[in-house]
Amino acid sequence: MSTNVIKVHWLNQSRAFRVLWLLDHLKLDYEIVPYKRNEQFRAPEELKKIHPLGRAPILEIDYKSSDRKDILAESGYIFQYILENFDKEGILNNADQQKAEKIKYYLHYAEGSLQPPLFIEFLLSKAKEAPVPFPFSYITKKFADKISEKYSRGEVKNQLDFIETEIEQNDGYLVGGKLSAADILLSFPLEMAFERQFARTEEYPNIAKWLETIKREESYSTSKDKAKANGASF
Ligand SMILES: N[C@@H](CCC(=O)N[C@@H](CS)C(=O)NCC(=O)O)C(=O)O
Repeated sequence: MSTNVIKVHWLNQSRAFRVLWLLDHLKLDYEIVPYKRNEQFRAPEELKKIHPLGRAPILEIDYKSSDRKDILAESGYIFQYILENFDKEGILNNADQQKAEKIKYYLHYAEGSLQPPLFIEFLLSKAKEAPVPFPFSYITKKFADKISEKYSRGEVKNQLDFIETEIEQNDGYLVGGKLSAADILLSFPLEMAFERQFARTEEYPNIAKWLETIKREESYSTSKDKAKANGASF
């Protein structure tokens, strides 16, 4: 049993849940340090004491055998670090070198390519709902629709079509027909895509089925319970 202390600086209603799921699946002990979003739905200032950018998740690893302490930010990097240092048996990796590289690719892809157009669509939908008086509301809506039409809606489709085909060609998962770190990391943007109605089950049946499948993992439920005990509501 490891004597290292792993702390997850976790923000409610955020992508930080994936790190809990990852650690639970690898049966690693960890502590959750919970933070609550403020009225502006931003992370509280205290998070900046852990890492200057103040974004969640942040992982803190205290190596008891030495005075080494690592503070890690960026979900993809956190995942890669955990795979390299704490998944020696390759439970969420793949023994095949090419497949392992593909997993690594997805760890960069999630935040680098998939998340940005989804986030732009989300911001535009919020702009359209903003309580702006007429005629500014009309102009705001037209402007948001134009950006969506010229860039983000098409880009979201491009990304989702890609993932749909990848899952179809990889026996229901992202890599090698089995659960890997890539599935856990991509769960958040893809679940949000359905929840925010940027994707529909009829258009993306493989992604919808994949989400159902991976959420049946025991580690999904155990990590959800831990998040709930720390104030999460799903
Ligand atoms: N690319 C970063 C993004 C981190 C990020 O933006 N996290 C959000 C939570 S979903 C956050 O902390 N938001 C709080 C804020 O913006 O104040 C990652 O993958 O970890």
